[in-house]
Amino acid sequence: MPSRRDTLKLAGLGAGAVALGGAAKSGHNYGEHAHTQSVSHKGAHYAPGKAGRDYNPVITPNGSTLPYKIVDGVKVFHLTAEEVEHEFAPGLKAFCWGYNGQVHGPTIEAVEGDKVRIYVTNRLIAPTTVHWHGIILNSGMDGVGGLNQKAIMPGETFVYEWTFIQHGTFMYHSHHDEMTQMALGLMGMIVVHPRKRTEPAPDRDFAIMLSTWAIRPGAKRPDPNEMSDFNVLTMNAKTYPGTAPLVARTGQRVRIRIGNLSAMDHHPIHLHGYAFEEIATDGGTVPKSARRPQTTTLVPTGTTRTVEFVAHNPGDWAFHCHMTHHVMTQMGHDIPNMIGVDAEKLDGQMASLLPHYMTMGHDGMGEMGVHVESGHMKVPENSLPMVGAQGPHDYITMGGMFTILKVRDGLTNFDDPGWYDDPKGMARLATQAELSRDGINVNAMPMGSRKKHHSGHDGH
Ligand SMILES: [Cu+2]
Repeated sequence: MPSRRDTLKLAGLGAGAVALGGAAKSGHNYGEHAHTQSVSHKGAHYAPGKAGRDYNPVITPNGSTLPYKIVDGVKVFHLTAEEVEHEFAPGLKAFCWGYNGQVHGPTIEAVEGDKVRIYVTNRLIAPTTVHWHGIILNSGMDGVGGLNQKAIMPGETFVYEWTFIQHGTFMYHSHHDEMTQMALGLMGMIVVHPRKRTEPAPDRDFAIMLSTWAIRPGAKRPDPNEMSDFNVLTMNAKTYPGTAPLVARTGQRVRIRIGNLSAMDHHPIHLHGYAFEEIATDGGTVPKSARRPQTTTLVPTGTTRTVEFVAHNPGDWAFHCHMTHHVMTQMGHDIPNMIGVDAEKLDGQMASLLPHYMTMGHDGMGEMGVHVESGHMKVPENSLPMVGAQGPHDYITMGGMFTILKVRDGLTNFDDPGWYDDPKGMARLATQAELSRDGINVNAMPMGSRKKHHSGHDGH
């Protein structure tokens, strides 16, 4: 965080009214920006921040960073809100609303002290606005339709201007007919790097937006009227196996900035293999004395949480929402409970009437993706089975808000390195010698279920 002197410089030098009384009295050495009541928009106070010199660029998996140009010391960006046909994962596409041809919009990246001008062109069929979530700026730039500005009508271009007087992880989204426009995807991340570092810069810096969608199997458009049964759960608008892995080299400092703009859901995001610290929220940096080690961080809707750790533990590590219904997709919803039902007889009888009939779920839902991929089971066109993808050892029975942190020794490029082959070995079938050595009574376990499960999948 900047010192109070820096904050004064950021907020006050140049021209413009600045009230710092609150900061002077607060006694904190962090978060002063929250007390600056007014922001100067006249003249950039610093040279525009430059990638490489002032920051390591943030990575938006499955997304991109919004390009800018510099005009008279001001960073100029252009967002165009428009309809986009978006692929959530192979097999599921829908007509969504995004920015600059992508869903979600590109990440806006800047440095504390940067003066920015952001043009917003509306190519939708409806009026819109953009709100800059968490950014401390003048009220007139806040983007709430009707409250702070007129709506941007279809065909119009508005301009927003401010100077970043803070650093951290923020978001932008439509603030006009939010229920419809956010449900269709009009959102993105904002990352502002500090002008002066007081903590080590991350080597790998990822930004991930969480969101939820209601897309009925076979439908071509998300349903904005849904209130509770969201069936496509995404990280950067992708659902596993559409999500790109997060790749790091062993020993690197990894930062993950997680934003959540889901309509109705909070997401406890969990990382395997590590404990991390929550170092910041969209309200600012968490003081070191208040950070605690965690493996799951709850990201309520309307907030960002930034976590950091050193990647000392090579491997393939799941990174996912811990709500079990958030790690599956469309077809996992509204399915009758068939656990323990012997459906073989029923399937035999139904086969004469419906050749592709298959009762699902008598030993759980994990089998569904396998059946679909092997061609045993048909799903409606343009829909996803409830679960994941083929992994290196078996089927990965997770979908939705799920991706994989891949940490490897000695990486020089950060393309997907493939699957991890653990040199320390992996969990495997126990031998008879081991069972008797340790006195394990296998008769206490349900026998034959694995054999039966496998015979059902022979021949694919
Ligand atoms: Cu969740």
